[in-house]
Amino acid sequence: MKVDAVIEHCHVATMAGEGLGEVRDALVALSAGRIAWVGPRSAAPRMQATDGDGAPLAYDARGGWLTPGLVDAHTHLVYAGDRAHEFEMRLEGASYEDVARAGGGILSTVRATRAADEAALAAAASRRLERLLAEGVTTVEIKSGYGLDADTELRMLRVARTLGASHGVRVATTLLAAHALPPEYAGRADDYIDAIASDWLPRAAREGLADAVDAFCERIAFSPAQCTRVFDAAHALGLPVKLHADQLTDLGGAALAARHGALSADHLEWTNEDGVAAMAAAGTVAMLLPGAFYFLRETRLPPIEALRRHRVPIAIATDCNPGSSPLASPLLAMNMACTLFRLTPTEAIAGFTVQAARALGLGHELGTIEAGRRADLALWDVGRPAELAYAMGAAPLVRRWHDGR
Ligand code: DI6
Ligand code: FE
Repeated sequence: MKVDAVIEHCHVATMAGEGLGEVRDALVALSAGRIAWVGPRSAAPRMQATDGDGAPLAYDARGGWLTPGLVDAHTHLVYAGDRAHEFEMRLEGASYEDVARAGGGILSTVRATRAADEAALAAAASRRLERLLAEGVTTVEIKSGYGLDADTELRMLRVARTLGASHGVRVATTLLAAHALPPEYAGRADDYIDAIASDWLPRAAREGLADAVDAFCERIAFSPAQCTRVFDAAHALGLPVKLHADQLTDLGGAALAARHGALSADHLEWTNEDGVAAMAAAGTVAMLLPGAFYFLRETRLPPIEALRRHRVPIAIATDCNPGSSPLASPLLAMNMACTLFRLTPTEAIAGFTVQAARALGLGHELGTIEAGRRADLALWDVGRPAELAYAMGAAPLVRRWHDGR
């Protein structure tokens, strides 16, 4: 078999099928940016270098564990400024909603982001992205939503796209213009939704800047009817949708997302059983965000048991954002998913690989180690995969491959 490189002396968590899909004493062969072969070393065919008759480039993994590269499928990585002051306000008793109503919250990040040019936004986002890469991320979803005007929303998406090329990572972009109502549209939320649906969304689509469309369905943000209009406009342009659903209150967001065939419904603390059943029927992934749950000191847990019972795929992400989840650590998010939501370490690893890839509509390309998939891999210095979710601040990544490099 002709291949570019082989990784040997490793154990593999393929994440294909149920559980970890463990292969001990494995060999993984890479060719043209894809996985060419994976299995027990003892069963491997003879490997020859693609460019000759000799042996292919070999990488000695020294007994480490190989997993699919991590997929952080819900982030707000591109923004300017910080919100440490609001953290202090909340410690003095203000709630997240109090801060938002007082003109802080999302709108304070909007002011800083509008004032930042592409270079400044890219520099700020790079620092956060480097933290993700240091923990094995090979694909990251990045949302707009701190511009709330056409120019800044599109600028955020453009910056997100450039980060992919500059950092050797796959970037999936999401237009989240329906994140908050900007001051210039105060009292005119429906006009704002009109602008998004009739103008901004088509522009983003025309310029190839948005891989998906998201909205924040919440009393402090947009109503189910308004989110529906955004979804209809997205579908008219052939763009998939997802939703910030039932994070702070139950507005039936999960069921709304499912009705529109959403890739994922995200947060879900207040989702009821009907919403879970609707997601199961629609194939909508449950995207849990333990960093926001932790940072906002929420107490209402997402309906984990119902999600399991209805066999809804569960993904996890950092939700990296300045207001509710200033978290740039996928491994800590896994740990929080286990400690706070009682996921198993295997569910947490699946949540950051195979299920996260599905949440981006990329399950056929990413998220498992199988022949034919993209060679996006992470090698860890751990004795068993559960250590990834167990330890906090451990820095176990040895090396990552993105498209086989
Ligand atoms: N839900 C969240 O948790 C973030 N956005 C959203 O829709 C919060 C974003 C922020 O506070 O800046
Ligand atoms: Fe979010």
